[in-house]
Amino acid sequence: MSDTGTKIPRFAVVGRVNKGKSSVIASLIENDAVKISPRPGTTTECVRYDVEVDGRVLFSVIDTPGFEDAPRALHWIKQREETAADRVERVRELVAAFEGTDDFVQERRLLRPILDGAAILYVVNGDEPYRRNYETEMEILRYTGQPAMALINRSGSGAHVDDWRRALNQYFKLVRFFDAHAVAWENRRKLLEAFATLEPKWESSIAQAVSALQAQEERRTYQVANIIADMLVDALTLHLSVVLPDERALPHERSRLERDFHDRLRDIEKKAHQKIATVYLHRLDDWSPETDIELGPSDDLFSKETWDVMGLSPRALLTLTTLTGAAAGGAVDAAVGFASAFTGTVLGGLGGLGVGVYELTRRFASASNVADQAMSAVKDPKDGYRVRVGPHPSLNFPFVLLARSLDHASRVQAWAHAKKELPPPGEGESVVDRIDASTKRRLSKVFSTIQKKYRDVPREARAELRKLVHQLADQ
Ligand SMILES: Nc1nc2c(ncn2[C@@H]2O[C@H](COP(=O)(O)OP(=O)(O)OP(=O)(O)O)[C@@H](O)[C@H]2O)c(=O)[nH]1
Ligand SMILES: [Mg+2]
Repeated sequence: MSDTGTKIPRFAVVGRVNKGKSSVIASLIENDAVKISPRPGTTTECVRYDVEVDGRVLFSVIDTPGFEDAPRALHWIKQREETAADRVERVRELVAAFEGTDDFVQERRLLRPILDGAAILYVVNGDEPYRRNYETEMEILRYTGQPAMALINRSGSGAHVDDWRRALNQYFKLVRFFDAHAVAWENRRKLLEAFATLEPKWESSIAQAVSALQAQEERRTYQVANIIADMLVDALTLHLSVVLPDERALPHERSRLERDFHDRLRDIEKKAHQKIATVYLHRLDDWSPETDIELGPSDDLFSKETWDVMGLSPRALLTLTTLTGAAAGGAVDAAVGFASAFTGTVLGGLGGLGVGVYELTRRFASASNVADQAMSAVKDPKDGYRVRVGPHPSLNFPFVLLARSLDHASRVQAWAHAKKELPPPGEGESVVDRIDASTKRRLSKVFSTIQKKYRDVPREARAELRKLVHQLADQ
């Protein structure tokens, strides 16, 4: 009879030093605090991690130090063994006999939780060849009589995986792949479901854990969509203004104001991206210089590369403005000139296309004297010059923001906790290209409403935007 102790399932993650035991735990339970390093012997004490959802512990995993001298430990046990029936007792004896000595320190630490009822998750590195000397530690684990599963970590290269599988099958009831650096929710769910088959007594607890985590995963998608929708409203309504004593100050203030405006937009985006990472229990705000990846041009919100890749094509923009009647955002106050130039355009006429597309794809907003603008009647009471920059005039701008945040969200979702860096941006087709035409139309309509009514965004526009972003996030 195996002793699996309490009703809350417990799993001891064991294996040789430096094979990825702690990494498997970090990714499985989404915990960045687990100590991982290329240096062998990083984990020296057992650490128990309780996985909780809504304040209830669903199961625990125990990180352990790696086997150090399994051959000698096995030899000690075998010398004293009479039949297979008393092997567990001999393992217990080993743990007790060397208490307080410097012998078998790691082995005693890692065996204790197993003897106390934890099931075994044996982690190997599938990148390395299988060697006979792993058999001593697998033998000791078998002697404990506890339910056990083997996990082949780093199976990516595939070179030695078949050997490992054949060998592990001899010792373990279940053998699974689990790449600590490349796991997403699906892999975690499958592993948890496999746990349930290890010990019948734990079946219902594990089933509850899986459904609680599934519900949590769905809640996360919902939260992410709200973060993105709120970010879009904040970015589309942002505007800065200053009052200048006289006209001559304008050229000097202009570039500062414009820079400030674009930096604030970058900041709105960055904060939203950090928030998205937090939803998945990742942190983006405390990167140390050595973990920080070098920023390329495509990382900046306003780089040409970003807009080329993430934004709508000129033709798509033109079609959208025509179909929705959405005026380009520059439109907000100063669109009159542009709008009439645009209306006068014969569709497809190159001249018109040029003018229209320039406004719709303009990456930078410019500061202007409000009193100069055709649609604004605001004169500063003190008779100074009121200069304003924003809201951002381009219809392409919200699409770029949306595409970047959806891309970011899927990267965060695929980001295994054992890994330090966020996976690189997706290659190929932009998210925007995958949005169907009718959704694009509805989006451009709502974007344009928000840009126009930036002082007081109608509640319906916010609701519509959330709804659309939810649909996109669900896909
Ligand atoms: N590329 C890659 N590296 C991994 C993977 N899993 C672990 N590593 C690396 O392997 C090294 C050891 O990982 P740990 O998780 O600390 O291994 P451990 O078995 O807990 O090690 P000890 O605590 O020292 O026994 C670290 O540098 C990890 O980043 C993986 O799936 N892919
Ligand atoms: Mg470790």
